[in-house]
Amino acid sequence: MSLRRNDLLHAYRRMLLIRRFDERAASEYAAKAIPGIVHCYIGQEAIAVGVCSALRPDDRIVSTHRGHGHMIAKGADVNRMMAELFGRSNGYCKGKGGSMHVADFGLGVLGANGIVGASMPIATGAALACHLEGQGRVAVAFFGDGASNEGTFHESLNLAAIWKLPAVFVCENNLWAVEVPAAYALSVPNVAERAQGYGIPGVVADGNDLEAVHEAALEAVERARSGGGPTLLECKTYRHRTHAESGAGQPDRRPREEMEYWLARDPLSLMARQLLELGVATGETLEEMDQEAQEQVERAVAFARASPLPRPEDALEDVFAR
Ligand SMILES: Cc1ncc(C[n+]2csc(CCOP(=O)(O)OP(=O)(O)O)c2C)c(N)n1
Repeated sequence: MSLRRNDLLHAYRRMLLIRRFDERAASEYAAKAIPGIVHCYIGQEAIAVGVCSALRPDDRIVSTHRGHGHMIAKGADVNRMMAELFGRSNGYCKGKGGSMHVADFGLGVLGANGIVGASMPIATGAALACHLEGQGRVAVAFFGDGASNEGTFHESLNLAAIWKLPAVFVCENNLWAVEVPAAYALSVPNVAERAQGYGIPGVVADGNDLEAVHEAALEAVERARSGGGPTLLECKTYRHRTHAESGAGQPDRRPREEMEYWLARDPLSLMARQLLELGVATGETLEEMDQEAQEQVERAVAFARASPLPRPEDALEDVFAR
């Protein structure tokens, strides 16, 4: 076990914050306080936290359309995140980006991304930059099982492999891409097997087990940092909510037994049980941590609500061309 008592508590706090943040994002979306679209990360928290806890603060990550968890795991300010979701001027992108365009270069978060498969070429470029800068930094791409069927996945893995770039490709296999089952769309049972085609290590981890993800990520990050090249790390998991929040009450076509199986393996409950068993926390401490996370989210919503909407005359500020 490489995570010590305090690390475990810190990791659990982050997972709780992600869970409570996204629960609130969903309810504020339903109440029409959030425009655009929101994809909740609920159920996948152990992956973002397990991977980011294996990183240095100056390492870089590239996220997806389901990106709130990655941002929070890398240390983002939830006030500015919530304000961005609300489309307010104190948000990370002054309210012009919304849920899928939150970024904080200072934290090494090169951005969430609405283009499925886009995180991988961006992270490959970032890994090349890390290599050229010579500071021992690494770049991580998060992406889904659906994205692993995009051309960008194959191009990125190949380039990162031949140049031995300090990259880690983290596939969050939640078994579905919207309504398409991974079992149908993947040519192999595990995304990790595709690593063989590029001559790099491919690893499967239990994505709902914080420590399993962390251990696998540590090894991949160390390999990248020490010049050993990229790793493809596949984390098996499940999203608890529908693909995206939708006012239309989108039907969820996933089998009920499958859902029940995965809900019983909720990463937060698993971690809470482990903390209790290890004697790292009591029921009371867990309750207090949850309370703290809820208060933090409450403050974030208040911050977002108090933040002004962007001014129409600023619409063309902060754009590359006008
Ligand atoms: C290039 C591109 N194609 C299609 C879409 C529409 N789309 C948004 S999310 C999504 C499914 C992505 O599935 P996966 O990569 O497994 O991630 P998950 O949603 O399961 O987290 C699709 C097809 C898109 N945004 N970008």
